[in-house]
Amino acid sequence: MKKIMLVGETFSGKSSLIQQLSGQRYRPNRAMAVDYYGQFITTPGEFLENRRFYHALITTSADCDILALIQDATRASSLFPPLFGSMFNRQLIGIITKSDSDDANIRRAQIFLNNAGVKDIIVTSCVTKEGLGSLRRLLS
Ligand SMILES: Nc1nc2c(ncn2[C@@H]2O[C@H](COP(=O)(O)OP(=O)(O)OP(=O)(O)O)[C@@H](O)[C@H]2O)c(=O)[nH]1
Ligand SMILES: [Mg+2]
Repeated sequence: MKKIMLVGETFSGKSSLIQQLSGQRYRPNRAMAVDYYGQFITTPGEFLENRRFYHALITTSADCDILALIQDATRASSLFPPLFGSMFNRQLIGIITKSDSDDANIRRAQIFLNNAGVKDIIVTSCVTKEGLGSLRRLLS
């Protein structure tokens, strides 16, 4: 079982993904600190929103096998700076969330993640369950 760390802005769907992938017992919560749950590590959106917390993300990433940058497909903006992913010496993937939403723009989200230095991207939805199988395979 590989450990995955989720980095994404507040409300991007990190907790919902963990709940889906871990078999529902996990209660989605507003992450206030780094949160460890089995093979999942989730980080507060604030760590991405304030650059002075980047060092905390880098230090925490030492505990994971895969680092996932989470981009909400409904958001018209992204907090990931160019080549953000290159700061981390870990396998890097991008996860696009909320693909089911009427407001989702997958192409836009892909561009945000590509700019952040991500090549492998999985499009997901906790509603239609799209992409969850691929994520499970990656983590097993
Ligand atoms: N339509 C849709 N909504 C989703 C999906 N995933 C999450 N949401 C909604 O998005 C909101 C935020 O989801 P969370 O999983 O709590 O997000 P988070 O990234 O953990 O948020 P913080 O812990 O506050 O940083 C909730 O209202 C979810 O119901 C999805 O796949 N589709
Ligand atoms: Mg959360």
